[in-house]
Amino acid sequence: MEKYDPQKIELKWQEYWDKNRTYKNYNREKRFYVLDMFPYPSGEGLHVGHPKGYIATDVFARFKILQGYSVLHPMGFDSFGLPAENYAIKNKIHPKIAVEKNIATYQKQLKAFGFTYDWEREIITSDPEYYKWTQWIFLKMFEKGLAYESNEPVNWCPSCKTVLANEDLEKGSCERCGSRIVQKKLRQWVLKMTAYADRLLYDLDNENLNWEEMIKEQQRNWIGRSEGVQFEIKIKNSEEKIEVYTTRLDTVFGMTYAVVAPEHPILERIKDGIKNFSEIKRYLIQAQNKTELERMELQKEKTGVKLEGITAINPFTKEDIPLFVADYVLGFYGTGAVMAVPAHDERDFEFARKHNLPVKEVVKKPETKNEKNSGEKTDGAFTEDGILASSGEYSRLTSENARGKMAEWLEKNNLGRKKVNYKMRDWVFSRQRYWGEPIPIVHCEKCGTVAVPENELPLKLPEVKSYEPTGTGESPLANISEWVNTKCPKCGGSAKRETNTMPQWAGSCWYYLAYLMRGVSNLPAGQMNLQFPISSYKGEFDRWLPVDLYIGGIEHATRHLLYARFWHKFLYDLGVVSKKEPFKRLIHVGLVSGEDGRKMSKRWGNVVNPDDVISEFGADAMRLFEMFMGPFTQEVHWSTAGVNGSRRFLERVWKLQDKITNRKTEVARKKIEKLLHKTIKKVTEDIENFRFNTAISQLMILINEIEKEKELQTADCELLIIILSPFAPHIAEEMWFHLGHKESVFLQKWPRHDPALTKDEKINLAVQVNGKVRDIMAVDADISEDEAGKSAFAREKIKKWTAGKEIKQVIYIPGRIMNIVVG
Ligand code: ANZ
Ligand code: ZN
Repeated sequence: MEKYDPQKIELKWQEYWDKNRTYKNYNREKRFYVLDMFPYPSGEGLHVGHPKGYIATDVFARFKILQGYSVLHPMGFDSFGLPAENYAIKNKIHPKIAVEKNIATYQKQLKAFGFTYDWEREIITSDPEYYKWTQWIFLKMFEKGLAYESNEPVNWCPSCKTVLANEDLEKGSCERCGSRIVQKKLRQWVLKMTAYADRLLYDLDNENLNWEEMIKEQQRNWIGRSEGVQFEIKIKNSEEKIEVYTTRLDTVFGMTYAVVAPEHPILERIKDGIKNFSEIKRYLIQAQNKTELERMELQKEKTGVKLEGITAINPFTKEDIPLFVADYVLGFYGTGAVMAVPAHDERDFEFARKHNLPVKEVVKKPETKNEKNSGEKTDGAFTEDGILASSGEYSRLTSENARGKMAEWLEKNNLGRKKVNYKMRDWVFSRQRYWGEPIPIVHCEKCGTVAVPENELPLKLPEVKSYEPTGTGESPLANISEWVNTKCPKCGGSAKRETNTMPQWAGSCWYYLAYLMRGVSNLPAGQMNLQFPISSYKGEFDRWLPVDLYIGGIEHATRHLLYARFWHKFLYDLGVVSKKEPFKRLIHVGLVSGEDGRKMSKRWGNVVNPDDVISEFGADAMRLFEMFMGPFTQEVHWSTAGVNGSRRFLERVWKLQDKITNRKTEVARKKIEKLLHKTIKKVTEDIENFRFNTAISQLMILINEIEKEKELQTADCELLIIILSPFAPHIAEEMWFHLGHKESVFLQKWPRHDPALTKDEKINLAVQVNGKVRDIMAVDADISEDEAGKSAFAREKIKKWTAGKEIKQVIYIPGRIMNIVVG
């Protein structure tokens, strides 16, 4: 046998699979949809960390193909948005050109791995044929009142010169460039994601989603469901009142002041009654620039100003309380106003200490209820539930009971009601940037905002020379007058186009559907063919959805997954898709960091390019190594020595071909056959559970044992090749054909293990000394005489009778008795 040379075989088989459409068996009865979070084509190309998830989905796809499924495993590019545009600006290449170039690089890199991707279904989100549908979905949302214009202050990144959604911020800074975010009042398009909040939450637990709990939890936290009560607090000597939202109505007797957010409309309404209004005004201006996240930070000093001349009334105690404006209360959460209970809320406690406000304790820890109530509490807030005190008729009730009774009282008196609130906000959906989907809306003085008619989609992004962000709060599109000026689709009068574009995350909200749409074809391969009405794709959607397995980075645990689920549910409501959730099983990829343990980055000079690794060690070695590095979801460090190890392992597999025989040499066969079936069992279970590393370890054990034998049965070799093939498809295919087969190993059946062969059979072996049974040992059924003897002599009960004596004879009846004769 000649030497193993991946250079010689890998490209050959990639071409063969392509030509023979080996993986495109879309008409089998059982189907399986494997999806990777598609990359945005950055200028740097792939580094060795990126393919880890792609290799895993490829292993899984091949495993499922071998199990007889029709497997859909598509790939595409998320090419609109900030990263692509920022790259283009930095390198002074038009984003369109940059994207084309980068996609070509990515494709070349990806193809070298020999993945099962169906490139005929490739999609590119910046392709007009694609974004036509992104625009279409937006128009449908507009039609249903779910896309609306808003003038609320929004997050503005001064360096990226665009508005960002809350989801785009990291600790109050721009997630892309790290700049401090400022608040800016700008007209924006917003998607009413909150209308789906309850379903986004409920379906996490009720649609059989096989997701990592950690990711579900992140979704829950982002949605942030809160059950409380909303009730009114009257302003003394006036018709005015404020509504407050609380989750701790049981603490209402401890309310010593109330607070409104700086944005609260009541400030404007009662300003004549506020004696220190100019001071308040100054405070409002100061508060304007803080982001919501900054305001929410617990550690931040709690600022605020008392509204002099204004008094509020606690509806339960009828006591007078002062009213404050403070920015630790958020304008857009709940009602934008709170009842403040310093004794039982940290933020209120801190604020009260600073402003010398009374702290009135009304909930006690159950054990301390007999202690004398001093009425003052100074060592911090007690925030747990407990037993009520100093709360009138509610005293001595548990917090929970009190909440129920108090809410009833509010309802009865028509002062308040139970209310569910969500932290999640509507999705600020417009960006003041060039490289995105144009929002298909026209502004007409007479008709207002008017939808671009469906049959005019796609509304193409105009070709421009200058695409740098303007910084004025308007997109560069605003400068292209021939594009901006248009006719109103309704009245025919002159009108202006919307110049904002959609955010980077729009295209990825529905791309898993586009791959299915690409399967409905009457166009030559390689051309987008999404030109039919949406209903013509229903059959494909019904057949393939939900996505069975979805793999990608943990950074998408909130944003992308929330947005995509939201759009999917909207499309479900439209009747476009029939399943409530898009992704059935979700697993995140653990990061691959550099050999030095730091994040792979140009800055550290620790980036490894997969092209180099593949040309030195081969794609199979690289694939095998990335799956062997460690548990899939954990972070691992790259190791070139490790790839070399995988390469050597494949060389050893290759050499086994010299041992192949058709002769039956029973004893050797039996031993290997058993281990082989154990391996089949373990590899099957491990792939299913994403334990690729231990599957590979087991394959290594098997190879070690086969190496010790003189011969390898053809039938055993075939099984070995099949179970190795998902990890190292090229070498597997080559060895398969060496055995004389004429069609791909990926058209074979994944083997089932023989349970009889994998059972570790144990038997009870009686050990006699001079004919008397002295011990019973549980041993493997096929234990050899040597091993049985060794174990017998090592046992305490036997040592007792044999120690210091001459061993005259050992008689062994396999599987039954060992008799030791001593003198
Ligand atoms: C009185 C109270 C007493 C509260 C107490 C807590 C403990 P979640 O779970 O986050 O919904 N709150 C309500 N609206 C707010 C706003 N716009 N900005 C800032 N804080 C706001 O928490 C709800 C609690 O957060 C509410 O319950 C309110 O404070 C505060 F011992 O009311 B609580
Ligand atoms: Zn930025």
